[in-house]
Amino acid sequence: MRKSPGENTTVRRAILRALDGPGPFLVTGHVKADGDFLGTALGLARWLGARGRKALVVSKDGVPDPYGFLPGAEAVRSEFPPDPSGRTAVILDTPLADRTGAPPGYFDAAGFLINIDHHPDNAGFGDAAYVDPSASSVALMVFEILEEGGASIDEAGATALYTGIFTDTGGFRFTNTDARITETMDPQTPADELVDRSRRLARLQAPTDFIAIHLRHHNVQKH
Ligand SMILES: [Mn+2]
Repeated sequence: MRKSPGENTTVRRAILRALDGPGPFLVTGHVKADGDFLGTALGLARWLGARGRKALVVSKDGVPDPYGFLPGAEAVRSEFPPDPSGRTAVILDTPLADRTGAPPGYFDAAGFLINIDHHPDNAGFGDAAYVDPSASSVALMVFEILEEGGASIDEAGATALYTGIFTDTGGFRFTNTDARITETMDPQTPADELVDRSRRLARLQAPTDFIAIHLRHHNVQKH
């Protein structure tokens, strides 16, 4: 079983409560968008949308290749709405709000500000800051939060989250590929098998099929 400090449990619950609120939501992350930020943002937006919430994803640098395949990528905007008042804002994968490319102080007006990050230099900001440098990706952290809340994640949402987990581990080749990932993705799949499959992915370049294979967790629904 994963062990988490009590304070992390508390902040994860606070985040879940905020995500359970009416929104609308604004989900964003760092400039120079990567698979972890985009995969997490789109996975979270998908989950929120399935619950009838409005969720706008803003990526200052848009959706670079090869992430156009991510579900909801076409709806990502590169400009922030003029005023975040009343929105629940989620800033992913960065220790500094300004690294989103939003104007300085922009998020001060947000109704509620959530920061989820795994950078060790993150001192924590916003109304609920969940910072876990031991997590290999923010996508993994969000997957765990939703799982903890008993939330079901559809295949498209899980594909997006998986993409974050995949990219921040270098396709399961980096040394941050750990048991926490295999527990999350599929308790039956040992880490060395994931690594082996990632090598096949690199050859086949068939990410979506590959991704689907790994999303067999009980909270991931097939349809
Ligand atoms: Mn990351």
